[in-house]
Amino acid sequence: MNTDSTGWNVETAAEVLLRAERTRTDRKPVTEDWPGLDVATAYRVQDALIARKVAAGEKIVGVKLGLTSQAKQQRMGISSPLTAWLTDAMVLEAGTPIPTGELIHPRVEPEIVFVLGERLEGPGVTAATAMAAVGSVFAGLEVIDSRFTDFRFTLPDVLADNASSARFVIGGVERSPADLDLALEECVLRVDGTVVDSATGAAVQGHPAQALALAANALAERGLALEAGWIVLTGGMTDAVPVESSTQIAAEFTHLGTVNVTGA
Ligand code: OOG
Ligand code: MG
Repeated sequence: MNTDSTGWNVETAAEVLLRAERTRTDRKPVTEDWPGLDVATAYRVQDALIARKVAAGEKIVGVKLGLTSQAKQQRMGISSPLTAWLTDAMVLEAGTPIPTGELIHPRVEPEIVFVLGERLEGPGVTAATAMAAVGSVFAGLEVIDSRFTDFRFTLPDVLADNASSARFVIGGVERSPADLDLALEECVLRVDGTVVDSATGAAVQGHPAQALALAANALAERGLALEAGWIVLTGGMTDAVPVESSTQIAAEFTHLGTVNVTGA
C-alpha cells in the first residue's frame, strides 16, 4: 500500500469515510489532509470502501452516475460526471420514510433509473447500444448524504466518498425503453406540496442513455462492466433538496409515475 508523507493511503481514506458514515459525523475534505489524492486514486478509495461493505454482507446492485446535469454540476462546482456503487443496503422500499436520524444532512434528487436487461461493457458504447441493453425504465429519488461538511468537496473527495450515496427509492411504474422519449420525459419536483423545480431527461447529458453509455465506457477504463439486472441511477435531473423529519417530497414524472418520500 502506497502511503505518502501525509500518512494517508487508499485504505485509511476508505476507513475514515466509512467511520464518518457509521457515526454520522461530517468532516473536512480528505484532500485537505491528503493533497496527493487524485482522481484515479480516489476511485480506488471508492472501490476499497465498497469492498469493506461487501465484506460486511452488502451486495452490489448497480451503479449511479453523478454530476450528469448542469443543475448538479453548477451547485457542486464540479463539471465532470462520475460513477459510484449502489448496494442493497441503500435500497429504500417505496413508502418507507427516509431515516434522517441515520444520516448527516440528507438531500433528495429526482433521477431516471434503468434496470439492465443485458450486460453492458465498454469501450465504444454509444447511447443507442446502451439503450439496447436496458430492460426497463423507472422514476427514482436518490437520497444523497455527503460525509463532508456542507457538501463541500473537490472531485477526488466526492469520488472517494462513493459520490455521497446514502439511499435510493425506485418508483412503482415500470416502462419499456422503447415506449418513451426519455429526453422529453419531464419531472416536476414538489416539497411539501409546492413545486420547487422541474427538468426533462434532456438535462441528463442530453439523454439518460448518454449517461449510461458514459458509465459503461468509464467503468471499462477500470476493467469493469455493468452486469445484467443491475440498477443504474443516471444522475440528478434538478438540484437536490434538503430533507428533514416530516419533509414531504414528490417527484411527478410524465409517464413514469410519481415517487413520494417523507423524512422520518
Ligand atoms: C454528489 C453526488 C451527485 C448526482 O446525481 O448528481 C449525484 C453530490 O451532489 O453530493 O448523485
Ligand atoms: Mg444522484
